[in-house]
Amino acid sequence: MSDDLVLWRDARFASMAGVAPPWGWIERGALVAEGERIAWIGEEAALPAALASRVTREHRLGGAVVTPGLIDGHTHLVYAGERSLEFELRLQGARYEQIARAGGGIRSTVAATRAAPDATLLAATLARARALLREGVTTIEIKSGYGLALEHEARCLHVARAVGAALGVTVRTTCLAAHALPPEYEGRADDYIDAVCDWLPALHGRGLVDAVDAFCERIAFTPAQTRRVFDAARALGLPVKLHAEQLSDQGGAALAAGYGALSCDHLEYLSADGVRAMAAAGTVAMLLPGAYYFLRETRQPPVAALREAGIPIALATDHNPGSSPTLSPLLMMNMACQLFGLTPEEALRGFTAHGAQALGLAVSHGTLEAGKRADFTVWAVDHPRELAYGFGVNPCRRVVAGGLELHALPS
Ligand code: DI6
Ligand code: FE
Repeated sequence: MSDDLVLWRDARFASMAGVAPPWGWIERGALVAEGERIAWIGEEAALPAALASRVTREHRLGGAVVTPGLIDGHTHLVYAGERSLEFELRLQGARYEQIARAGGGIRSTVAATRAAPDATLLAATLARARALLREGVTTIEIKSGYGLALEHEARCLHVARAVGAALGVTVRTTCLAAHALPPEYEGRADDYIDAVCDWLPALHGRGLVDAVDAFCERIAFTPAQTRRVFDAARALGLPVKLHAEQLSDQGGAALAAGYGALSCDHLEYLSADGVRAMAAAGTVAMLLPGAYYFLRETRQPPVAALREAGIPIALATDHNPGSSPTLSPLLMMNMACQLFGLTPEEALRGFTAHGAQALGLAVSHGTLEAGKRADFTVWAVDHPRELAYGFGVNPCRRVVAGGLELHALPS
């Protein structure tokens, strides 16, 4: 069976392929999609006649800027309820860590999530995913971590998989059962970690897990407990990633790098040793400016050291109800520039090529090149740097995932 050959022409591509020219720029570009894949991309004048003659449909883009579909590589999209009360309490002087220790925070979302009917949980998650798609996202990493019991974690991962199937976008699921201690394990964190290590083979056996994550922090799990979760992941051949050095330096990044982690995420308190270990392991630095901003953190991740070490920097929304209730990758690009000093090109690379690398998807996603997935976004801007420049504006006009245009993305 031969697929439709669809020509997208009269476009200016920020393909993000390679490092030169900047942005992987193609000034008078065309892209031919064959089914889900890119068959060809380049200057329109160079389109091979043999390929042009096989084109079955074409779209003219009027000189619009086209980028790879955005990749939101760190989200906690599956949960019920919201935490605006906690936001208010923090503005009255309470601290995030105090609220967490007092049983608020993550635990309150766990209670709401466990109580929500399946349909409610799926509908809430789908609505959030659609909001991301409206800003040009075509790949989403979705973590569990608000179930914290075998069947509840399974349900959350199942909802994540269902979102990918319903919306026609790539979803990678991550088991974050080691996110917080559920109330029934109060005072027994090591027993809970034993349970998590038992659940992993079952969840993986049900096809629900692409990677394993943990929250290594004073208010969550210790490095020794994190190690046990990673050993269980390794025994199953599953890649790991880590919430590391968000609120304090626990040496989590070096620990995760020792397991060949795909990414270490947050990293405000990353040490020089952590940088060295990540560079040696090829681990991606996933920066999350939304959580930094929303928790009013003041310590910035060591961007200059990351650059110097040649560590790829990815960006994501970290969407979650407690520390980053945003659904705007474009706002995260602006914050990464303004708060962390990234360049606009680094910001877009963080949501495309490097986002793909952080998910282990670099061969198929993240840049516009022949052979990769035809995932791209059409923007009403004159230059791709405008994506990081504006804030609170959404110039996304069309989104194509796997060669198919996503229509009807109402909230
Ligand atoms: N780090 C975070 O910032 C979120 N989870 C994590 O491991 C917070 C999640 C929440 O407060 O609900
Ligand atoms: Fe997170």
